[in-house]
Amino acid sequence: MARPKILVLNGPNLNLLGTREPEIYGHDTLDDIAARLTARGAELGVEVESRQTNHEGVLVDWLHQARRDGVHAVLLNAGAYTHTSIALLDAIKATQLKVIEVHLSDPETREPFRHLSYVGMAAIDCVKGLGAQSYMVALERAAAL
Ligand code: CA2
Repeated sequence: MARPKILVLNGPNLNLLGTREPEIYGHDTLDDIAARLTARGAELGVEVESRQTNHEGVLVDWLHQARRDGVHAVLLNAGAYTHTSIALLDAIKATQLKVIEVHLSDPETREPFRHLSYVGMAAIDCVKGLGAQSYMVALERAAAL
């Protein structure tokens, strides 16, 4: 039988991870994190697929497709769209996917404009402030759902 699938969606600028602002976001690249998630997923008995886009509508399309594909859960680091995107909020609500919000940093300890999370209004959980480890903790929680 196919293993439950966990989709990891990353938003704008996260392709730059590991190359700039390591004091905020750490030294790991997104490929490093994706490899670790895939390996841990195999141990947990889930399939993990990681993607990144700089485009809001692509994230919306991927959520719609995830619903059609019967994805078990989604880890979503929507980057700055976290704080601006009613479209993502609507997509999470409309698809009724189990979405766990993920952040490398803790947006609530940063600039006030990062304190509002539209993603958080529909996500079932949030893991933040642990650097790359935020994704690993979120994966454990998603696999246990
Ligand atoms: O802490 C997080 O994971 C964030 O989602 C990262 C977003 C930020 O807008 C959110 O408030 C919190 C920014 C991602 C930008 O990624 C970069 C990576 C390396 C260098 C520069 C930006």
